[in-house]
Amino acid sequence: MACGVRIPATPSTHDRPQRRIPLHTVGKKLPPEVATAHKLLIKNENKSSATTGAFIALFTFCANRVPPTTKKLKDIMTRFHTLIAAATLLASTQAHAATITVLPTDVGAPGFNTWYLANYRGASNGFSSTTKAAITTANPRSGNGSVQMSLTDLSGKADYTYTWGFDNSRTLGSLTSLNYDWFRSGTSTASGIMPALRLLYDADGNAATGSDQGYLIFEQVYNPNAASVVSDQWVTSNLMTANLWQRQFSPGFTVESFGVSMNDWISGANQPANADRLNGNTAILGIEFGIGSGWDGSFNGFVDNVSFGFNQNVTTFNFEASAASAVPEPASIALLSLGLIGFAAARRRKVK
Ligand SMILES: [Ca+2]
Ligand SMILES: [Ca+2]
Repeated sequence: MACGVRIPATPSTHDRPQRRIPLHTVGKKLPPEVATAHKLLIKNENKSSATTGAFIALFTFCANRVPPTTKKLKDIMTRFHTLIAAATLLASTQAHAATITVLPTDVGAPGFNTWYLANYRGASNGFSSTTKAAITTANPRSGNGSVQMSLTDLSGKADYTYTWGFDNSRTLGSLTSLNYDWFRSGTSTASGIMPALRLLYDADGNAATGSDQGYLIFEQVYNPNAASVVSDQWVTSNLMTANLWQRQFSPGFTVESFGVSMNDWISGANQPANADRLNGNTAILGIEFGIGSGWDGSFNGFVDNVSFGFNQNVTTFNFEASAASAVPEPASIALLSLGLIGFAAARRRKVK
């Protein structure tokens, strides 16, 4: 039995009657430290993690087989302690960091919670640039693929977009991490340029007012270390400590101030008079990365591991050409091992 619980073949006098105890009832009788772990496990129940769900299911399965005798309950809960602690650690960590593999077949039509190609300008739709924006194996990162983005003249443009709309838990004030990996090929002639990353915002967080929406845009060239737009190597940019500029949607207007930091946008400080004034309540509606919009010359580059976190809940998108060799996160392997050690410890105690 995976959960290490002994289920009597024939109920003893003490064990009768055999009936299932609701998990919340069991929780009330637990020792304080076990109850705390239990509460944490339940707290994480709403988080979207298959692993978390599996552990919760396992825990519930085991708990439902505990007979209602206090002594027996304590005995079994003692045996469970190691397992619960490991499961809780795994559940809480998994809930806070999810890596999602994005395959070419996952990039489809525009919609919420899916990646899609947007603002494409290339030879196939009337522009002179030969423009590419696709997951390829040309320069793999964290596995076998990345998003290749290229154009051959200033008419080209392409974005990869992921939107979720209004979500109360996704505001500028709750943004806790934002980073991505980018690569500029040395064959590029467009000067000082790399794929930009954009946050789609609604300034006041109110869906009823739509004229206060736009982008916050990160480009290395507008940051103090502009010289670090290096070629032929992967660079990870942390936008939480970066400058971002603003592009308003209605009417289309670029705020020509490039020294406003993420902290300024979040706190409401140091914002230009002609900007949409942002603060912690500003809704973040989606994320996007792309090339073009008047870039002089040609460009070839790559993007991977686009990652954002709200309230420490981190989602990272790893773009892969195929699922076959997707690389598991080292942290997940370590935690899985920890969980197995917990199982082993619980079983050893049972044998004694
Ligand atoms: Ca609004
Ligand atoms: Ca990848």
